[in-house]
Amino acid sequence: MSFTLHPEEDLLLVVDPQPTFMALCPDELPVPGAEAVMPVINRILAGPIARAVVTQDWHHPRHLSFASQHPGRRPLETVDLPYGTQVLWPDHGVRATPGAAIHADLDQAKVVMILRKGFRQAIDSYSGFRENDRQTGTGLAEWLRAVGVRRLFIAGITRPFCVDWTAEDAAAAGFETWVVEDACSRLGPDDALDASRNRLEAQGIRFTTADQLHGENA
Ligand code: VGL
Ligand code: ZN
Repeated sequence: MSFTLHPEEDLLLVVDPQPTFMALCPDELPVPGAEAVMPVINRILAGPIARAVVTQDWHHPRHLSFASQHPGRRPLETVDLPYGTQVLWPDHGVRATPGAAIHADLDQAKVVMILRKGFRQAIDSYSGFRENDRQTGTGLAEWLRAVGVRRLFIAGITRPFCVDWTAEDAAAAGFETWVVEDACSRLGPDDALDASRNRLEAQGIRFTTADQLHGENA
């Protein structure tokens, strides 16, 4: 299959294309293969899609999602916060640090908006639409509606966290939502990734590839 893309209604949402998630920043939150999605995303951006929005993890230096803020706790353990269970991460995405920048290789020509998220010290934000308390909005849905977007293609870093949570909220906000699977990095075991994909598909979210979005193999 392939897509007939509309310049106003279709938009690529690039989740967290930041060195903090790459081998470039080994002491932050390197995700296996994260750098490999950058050329795939750039290839999509060189194709028929007209516009893109980028989300940017932008944390307080003592963000509550950092294991360093919970004495005796280690990354990947969980803690109970007022809004629910939160996975603890190594320090990453610290606002205005080199690792939190938009990756220098990203072709930004079609990027019309950059949305910073996770900036409240006490609330994490995997999704570009809502913080992890599931209540605090980011304004992204309203912005996308204001500019006429109807269909979202989601790529970036990383499944099943920021990418999948963003996709779920995109669909809940009424956007036709596709995950560009080969343009997303993956963190964690396959069974968790598969379970998350099944949950998304049950909500009407579909999965596609960069080639299909690019119009090849049509
Ligand atoms: C992410 C964990 C913590 C992501 C961000 O971009 O998927 N994961 N912060
Ligand atoms: Zn983060």
